[in-house]
Amino acid sequence: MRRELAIEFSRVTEAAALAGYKWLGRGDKNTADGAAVEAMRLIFNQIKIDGTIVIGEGEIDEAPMLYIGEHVGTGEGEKLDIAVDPIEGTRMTAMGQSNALAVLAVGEKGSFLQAPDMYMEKLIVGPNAREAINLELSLEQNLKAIAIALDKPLKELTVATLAKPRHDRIIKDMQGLGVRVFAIPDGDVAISILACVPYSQVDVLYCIGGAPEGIISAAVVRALDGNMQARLLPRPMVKGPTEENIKIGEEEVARCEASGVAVNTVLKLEDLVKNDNVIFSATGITKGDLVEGVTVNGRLATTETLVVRGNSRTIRRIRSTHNLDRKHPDLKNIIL
Ligand code: VTB
Repeated sequence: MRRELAIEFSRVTEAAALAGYKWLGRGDKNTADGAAVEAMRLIFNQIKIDGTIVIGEGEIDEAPMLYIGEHVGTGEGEKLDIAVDPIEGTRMTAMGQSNALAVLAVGEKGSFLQAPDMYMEKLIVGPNAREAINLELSLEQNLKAIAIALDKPLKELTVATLAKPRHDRIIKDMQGLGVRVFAIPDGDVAISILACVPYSQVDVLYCIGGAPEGIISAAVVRALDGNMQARLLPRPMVKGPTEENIKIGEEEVARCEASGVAVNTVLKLEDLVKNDNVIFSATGITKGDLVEGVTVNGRLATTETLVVRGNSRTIRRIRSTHNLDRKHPDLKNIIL
């Protein structure tokens, strides 16, 4: 992938974050998401790539823009597969909570596992504990192995997870082992990255979250030399076997079978993302532990973006000041 695409893709998440920010704290997550989707698509279509959305806003009949299979870019240049989450944390954006991001990951054709939008169990660690994870074993065995790899006692290990009722039991069990647990309301992509970088407090991510978010996380975990294992879980296994959940679960399994993806089976990092030639970009919408959120002063807005190139392992933080009056006219209608 041409290295200058890194800056191009950072412009895509910047635009999505500016569009999402317009709807910050307005209680309307769908409108916020729609604006970010439109902004992302607009900028993508200015870039000289022959891109295909492989993880996006849904199937063609569900999403008018950035649906799975949609072609983006000018059509010239490299054939690339693209995974997007225009707002990772629509609830956080609508409710003005921290850690909302606009994110994407780009790879060569065929790089990303074709996971449908269903639940995924995720276990992620940074480079020093790469060899210590194995989802075939219990969480307790994993945490003990990770603590040994990091050369610290369990009571100094910090695991991040999502504060969801489905994790109540596991959070108690981890605390019972002496582990420190950070449970955040939403947004596991940001905490997946924090588990892989040395300057953060987080050693491990363990949660059941979204599969699309899991694939995007896997791309950046590869680029940060961390490790991840995952398992796709049909809805009844996570939310209980109600009639509705069983029906959704059957559809999820059918989608997995259609794209040859294994369900309830341990997936390794190389199954999730095939190689290191990836670019990841995340721009903060609201202030978070990973990046700053959008701030606006008159007609000037600032954004902070984390861009990671897998091939070179370069991690960039780009702080941009945007003159909102000088934006592309189509974008001006969507952002502030
Ligand atoms: C997951 C997680 C995301 O939403 O998709 C979660 O991966 C949805 O969980 O990071 P529920 O179905 O329990 O609401 C996020 O937290 C935010 O998009």
